[in-house]
Amino acid sequence: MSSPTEYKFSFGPWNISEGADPFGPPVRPVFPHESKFALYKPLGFDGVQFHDDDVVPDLDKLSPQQLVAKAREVGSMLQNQGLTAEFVAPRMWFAEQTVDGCYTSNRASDRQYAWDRTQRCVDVARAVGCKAIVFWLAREGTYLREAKNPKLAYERLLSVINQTLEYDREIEIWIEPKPNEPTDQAYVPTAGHAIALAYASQDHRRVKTIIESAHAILANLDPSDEMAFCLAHDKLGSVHLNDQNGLKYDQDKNFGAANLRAAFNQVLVLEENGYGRRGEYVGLDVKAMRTQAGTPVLDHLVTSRKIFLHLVEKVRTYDRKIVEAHRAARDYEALEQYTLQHLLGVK
Ligand code: 3MF
Ligand code: MG
Repeated sequence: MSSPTEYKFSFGPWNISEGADPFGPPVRPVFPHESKFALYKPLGFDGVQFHDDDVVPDLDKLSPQQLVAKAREVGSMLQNQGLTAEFVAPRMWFAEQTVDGCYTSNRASDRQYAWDRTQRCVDVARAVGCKAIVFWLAREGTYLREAKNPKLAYERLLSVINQTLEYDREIEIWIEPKPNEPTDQAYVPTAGHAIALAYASQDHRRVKTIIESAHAILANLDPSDEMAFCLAHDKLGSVHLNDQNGLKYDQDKNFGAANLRAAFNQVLVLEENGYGRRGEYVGLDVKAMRTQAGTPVLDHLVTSRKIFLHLVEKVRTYDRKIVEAHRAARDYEALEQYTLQHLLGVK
């Protein structure tokens, strides 16, 4: 038998936050961005997920050369701390040019900004030492259907994917689907949409996905199936594990906090399909509760990582012989009872 997977964990600096929400100001003192990196290792994390401007703040004001120099500095800082950059994502949802979308904006000048910024994001990724960029297509959608030509929007998305693949012959694009928020309806809501775009592209092997539990739940889908679909196509670049209490705003709760059984099924799918054995990270995208006092608040990261590892134990002790016997007999009531008792640790 091969040795068990040793999981490596990652998160993004935005997961240590001040707790602001659309209805109120920050509730915790600012914890300096540069000081966050020293927290990773002691918490049990090796991978850092970045937005382009997490690596190089105010990047729009710099020349491409200045930007690469700064990103290289950050790359050395990471190396010195024993950390790895997992991916860099263009954070395009704050710029004035992206109010109505980036690649799908109706304005040519906005689309040009988005393409320039995408190239800079690839440059930053390469300079900081990673080969993946993430497209969370925040504003690629509409608030009203009549606002954009949807077929053209899909064509524009595919063009940018192809242009990016051509711009850098090694870069991978991981699409992070999400059905809504901030827009009313997003153009790439599910793994199926992302993977269709991948296969339609010039080099589908370099177009993958990152599946976030909460985003799948917001699409009223089971996150473990979304992950399995990507794994079946060898296209699960990463995951954003968290949880979501039904069809509400995007909550980014602790992994397993709303639905432990659904969390178990995500770990089951990942473990059974060898996720992590080729260096993939177990990525978290969790937010500390707004009501939590103190700074920096890190317990949500610690808890989510621990729950993942507890669930790995549950997966490894889940008796496949029992499962197979119940499947063969089509005795799903017995399978349900066994699964629930196993999760509860009772007989
Ligand atoms: C939004 C998200 C984003 C992405 C991040 C990296 C702010 O719902 O999940 O987090 O994960 O931009 O792609
Ligand atoms: Mg996410």
